[in-house]
Amino acid sequence: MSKDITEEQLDFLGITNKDHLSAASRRALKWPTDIGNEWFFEYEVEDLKGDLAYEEGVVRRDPSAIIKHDGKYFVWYSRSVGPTQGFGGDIVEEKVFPWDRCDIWYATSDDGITWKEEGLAVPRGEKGAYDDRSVFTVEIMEYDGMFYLCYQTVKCPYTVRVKNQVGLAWSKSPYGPWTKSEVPILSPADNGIWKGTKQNRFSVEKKGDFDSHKVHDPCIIPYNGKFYLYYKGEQMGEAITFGGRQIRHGVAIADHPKGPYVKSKYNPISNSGHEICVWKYNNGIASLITTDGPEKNTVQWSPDGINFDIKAVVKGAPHAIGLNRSANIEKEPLEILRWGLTHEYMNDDYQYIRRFTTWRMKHHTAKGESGE
Ligand code: AAL
Repeated sequence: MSKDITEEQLDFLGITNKDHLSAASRRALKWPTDIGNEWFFEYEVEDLKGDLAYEEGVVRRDPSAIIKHDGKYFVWYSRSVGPTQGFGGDIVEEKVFPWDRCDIWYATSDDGITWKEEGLAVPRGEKGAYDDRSVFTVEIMEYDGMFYLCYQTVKCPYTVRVKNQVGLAWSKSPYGPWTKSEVPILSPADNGIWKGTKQNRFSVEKKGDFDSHKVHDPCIIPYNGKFYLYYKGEQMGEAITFGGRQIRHGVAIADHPKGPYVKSKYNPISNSGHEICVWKYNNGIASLITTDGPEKNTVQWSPDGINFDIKAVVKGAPHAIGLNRSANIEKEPLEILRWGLTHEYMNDDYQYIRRFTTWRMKHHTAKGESGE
């Protein structure tokens, strides 16, 4: 290996003796020579003003991406009211999660800080429909003059073994009215086998694919003339691995925004992560991976929307990000992350939407020291 090593590389990396390279130095020498900071970020989170400021008794969480229309920012989100009882009581009557018994609401803003809640966008379905219990964790896609909301759905009763699906609604205007798909556009893999009939999601004969239990956090990106629906899978018999939940992402691809969406044969396309946070960059797709798995807190990029590699490891990241899709996303890899929305837990019952800002670390300076 030493014949390819330049004096500049050795000096930049501070390697003492090129004939005695540790495993770490050998890895470092494989890094690109133009290592920059453009895939890295630090962040802070602040309160919103107006109707999206924290409100006692109301859950607002999992904000969609932000789009700009007629000079206004728009966001959609899960909204429910009242405390969560959990799975211990009457699951038919009570609320098992803060995202149970949600509808999709939306808000607008002139500056991204003060928001006006506009009201209901997509309600739960009629009794007996696949989405009669909750519609939540929504994403927006604007394409060819139409607006598409994709979101999670649950049918009553909300047991621990219930299978989530993904629904879609479309409209000519971000103000609605929205037309809902009559059937889900994505469902969990059907190849896991529960053990026994007791409501225990860890007890299985066979786990099945990474998405055999739930398909979550859907987000559709128009890409290469097709529509890539990224989602988080939850597996029946979920395990704890690498100190966290065993969560992976998948993608399903369609020729038209309304589907049919066909799951990629390459799924899963991540080995870590939680809420989906993906954007187009440099003819590929970038993905922020948070919360679970050995590659949590990494920014990844794929040239083809499927094969992702790690570009950066970050200290932490806002959760359930609503990206600013109105940003000039090709300016640099993380331009879309300069500000956006996230949610935070006030407590187990109530979550609220906040705003994050990110920046690129340029200097590490002592008090009074100039970084210039
Ligand atoms: C979120 C998302 C999905 C889950 C729940 C609500 O973080 O992953 O939306 O169902 O938690």
